[in-house]
Amino acid sequence: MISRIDLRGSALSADGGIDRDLLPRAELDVEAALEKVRPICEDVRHRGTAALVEYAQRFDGVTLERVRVPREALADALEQLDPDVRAALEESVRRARIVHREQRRSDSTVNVVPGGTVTERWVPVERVGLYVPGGRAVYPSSVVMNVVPAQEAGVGSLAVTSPPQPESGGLPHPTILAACELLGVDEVYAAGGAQAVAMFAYGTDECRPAQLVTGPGNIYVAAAKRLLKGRIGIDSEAGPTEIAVLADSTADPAHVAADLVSQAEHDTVAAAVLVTPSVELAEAVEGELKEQVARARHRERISEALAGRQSGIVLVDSLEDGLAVVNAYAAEHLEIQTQDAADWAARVRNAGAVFVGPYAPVSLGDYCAGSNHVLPTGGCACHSSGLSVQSFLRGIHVVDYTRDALAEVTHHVVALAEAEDLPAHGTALKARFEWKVPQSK
Ligand code: HSO
Ligand code: ZN
Repeated sequence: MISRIDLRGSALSADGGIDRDLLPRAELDVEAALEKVRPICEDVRHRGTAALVEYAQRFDGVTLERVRVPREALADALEQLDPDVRAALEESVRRARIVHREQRRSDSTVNVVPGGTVTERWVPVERVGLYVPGGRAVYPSSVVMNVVPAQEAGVGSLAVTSPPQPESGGLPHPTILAACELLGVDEVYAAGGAQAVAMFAYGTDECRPAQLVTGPGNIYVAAAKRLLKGRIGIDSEAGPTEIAVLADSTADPAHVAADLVSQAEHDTVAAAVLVTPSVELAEAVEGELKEQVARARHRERISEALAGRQSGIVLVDSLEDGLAVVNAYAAEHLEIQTQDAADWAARVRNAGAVFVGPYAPVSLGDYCAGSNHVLPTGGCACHSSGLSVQSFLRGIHVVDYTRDALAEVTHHVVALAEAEDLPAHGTALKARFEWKVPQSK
């Protein structure tokens, strides 16, 4: 079962500096997977569809002729979708649109000096490839979380790829296809793993290359993203799901346990971490976990995730120390189940998303809060954000200066250029004022 990590009495430094090695976390060895995916990506680069068809056979056990999913298959999938699931997806889309529409930044022009302006123009990436996992993890909700911000950003061309499933006759999972149809995405491919990322990076006779590839995947997808980054932009190398809960004795142990179990359900390497100063709560949550896991449909997977070294109950001396711990941990999802939860939440510096109080469980955010569920994992929340409209936009500075405005600053540019031993930089400005205009005859 879940282990305890006792940090009570240990000197957490005043600035909250904590040795991250003390905290539970799995190592994900993306580097090791790089060598495996390199030849696959090269093969797709050179042989295109033929290579994808071969890998579909080898890795997914399906025989394909083409990789692009026919339009009729998308329409059929939506028609056959369970009406309750369809209604839920529609609500998820509606809420996500409300939030993501607000994220769209408008262009801004700043008058730096009289006659000198800099405009920041936000321009959507032209073409985006979205990776949606298949296999054990079939997440139509992830289609929503990737497609909605891309659409709200104004991305013109959007393609989705997901691994082909033998049970679906070589197509991606039908709920994935239905979600694509619901969102108006008609370009869908039956390709998974590193080869799918390579398809977007290099293009094939069926699929134009994309500039940006987003979406979570397994370690091979993460490795391909790392390998091809630069040629394509990527969102992040999403790792296994994580939940951290900062809780005090006012928290309901049944709710805390249920939320830990909810994310442990994703994967045997998913992380579930409770941070609390209350030994009573820790004990009660341990008891609840035992009962709840025994009742859970995926109890084996959940038990393994909870027992793993990436999960644990961290005991601290105070909520203040607990806050330092969760800030050092930088969880993908952080729940605050304490008295005055909003006040503690306001002091969180590092987390992919924060869930405040007893009625904001992570599962709400996974599906229907309106927030995005593609979030930084593995501690990356200390430097990165989750997927948003911003992920699909580029800011372009447009510089516009008049002759007078340029003249006024020339001596500064010349001085800096000289200091960097780049005199031609200065000359480029002086040429406009000092050089004689050749007389035309
Ligand atoms: N918790 C996952 C997202 C997800 N949950 C999809 C259910 N479906 C990572 O944020
Ligand atoms: Zn989840």
